[in-house]
Amino acid sequence: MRTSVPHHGRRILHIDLDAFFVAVERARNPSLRGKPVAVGGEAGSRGVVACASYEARRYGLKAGMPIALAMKLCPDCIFIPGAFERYAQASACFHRILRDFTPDVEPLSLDEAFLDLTGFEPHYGPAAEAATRIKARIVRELDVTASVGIATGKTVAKVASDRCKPDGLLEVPPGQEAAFLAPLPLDDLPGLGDTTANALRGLGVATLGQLAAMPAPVLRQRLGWYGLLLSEWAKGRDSRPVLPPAPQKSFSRETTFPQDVADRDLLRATLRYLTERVAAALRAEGKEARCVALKLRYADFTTISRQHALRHPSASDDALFQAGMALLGQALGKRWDKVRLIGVGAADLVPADLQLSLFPTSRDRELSLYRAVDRLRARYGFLAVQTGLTQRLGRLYPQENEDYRLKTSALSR
Ligand code: DCP
Ligand code: CA
Repeated sequence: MRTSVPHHGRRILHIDLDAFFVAVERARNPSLRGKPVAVGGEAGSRGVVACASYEARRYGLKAGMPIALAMKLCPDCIFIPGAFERYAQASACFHRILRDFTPDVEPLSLDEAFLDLTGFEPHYGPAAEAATRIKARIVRELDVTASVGIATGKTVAKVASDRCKPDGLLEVPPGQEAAFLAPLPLDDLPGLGDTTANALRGLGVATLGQLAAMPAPVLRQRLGWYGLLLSEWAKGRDSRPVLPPAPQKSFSRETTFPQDVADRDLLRATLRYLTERVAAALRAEGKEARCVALKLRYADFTTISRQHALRHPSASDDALFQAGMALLGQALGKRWDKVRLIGVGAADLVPADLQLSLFPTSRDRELSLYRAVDRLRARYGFLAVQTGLTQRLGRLYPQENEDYRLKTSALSR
């Protein structure tokens, strides 16, 4: 049983993609490989560097540096403005791959996560083997390299992954944590900020080994309880669990129209599109909804919300859309006025029943269809599959990355 494994027997993995934004750009444009590249504002612009390739880092470029300075330090550097949606998409794929290996994933950022692989040996072999497989899958699907640290706790795992970048794998064997950390400078310890580091240096402490050796009362007196915590981490003791995010309780999508809308067909088409996005999000999470909600904001900002309980839990575009349409009909029946915002939500979620029966029912056929649709969309973008209804939105909204670019950016998630 995993719960009975003591902390010092855990296998915690920290994974971090290398030069993430640049790596995504290189996957699209291999001619950028091996060259100094920076994402973040066109050459000559006033922005800052978001991500510098390892080649560019050799010239001193790093995240947060003004582009103008970066250009001075490395005139040959190729500057790319970047597109956040591309990174968000790659990030979603990265986290999906991780969750394929274990549900015990704690996402830290777009390109970073902790995994608890304790007890997974019978399944994937030793943790380092699992890590190699995860890294290989990320290369296969995203053409991006990752660095992985493995240890008994989060702190050492993270320090290890930082120290083996890029494309590294570093496992610190149980019992070696303190020795591994001891020679490292204070700045290498996650959670130890500049102010604390300066305070410690004032006390003659420069390495993690020296921090670990500080008497507890002194640390407590100078830095408070946080000093004691840092000292524990510096000794390689860290029993914090990997915490997967709490499951989402509802999914919703809404948009404000560029102009207030009186055209019922346009309302229907937008509702259809939003519903498809909600249903796809439900399916991606393996959930079904028992309740559909419609939100309308009229031109005068009066906002109403109406709910409809479904007879059977569903993640089907059609079932959710029918419920949404019924709610829209009722709402407009009560008050027919120009609409400023429309939104749809799915709540009261239950795990989806994904079992296909031996003799396919109409529900099974629908399930298989949606699986195919979702796969196509994962590959070619959301608009690769459209209904006649959503196609007419093309006249209203510009398209970007095979998706409608609606005014509310949350929609394009
Ligand atoms: N990022 C940003 N602005 C910053 C820091 C980061 O926009 N000041 C973005 C760009 C990075 C991404 O976040 O590609 C991930 O940040 P990391 O700190 O993990 O850095 P990288 O992935 O770029 O490089 P490394 O290989 O060191 O992890
Ligand atoms: Ca990274």
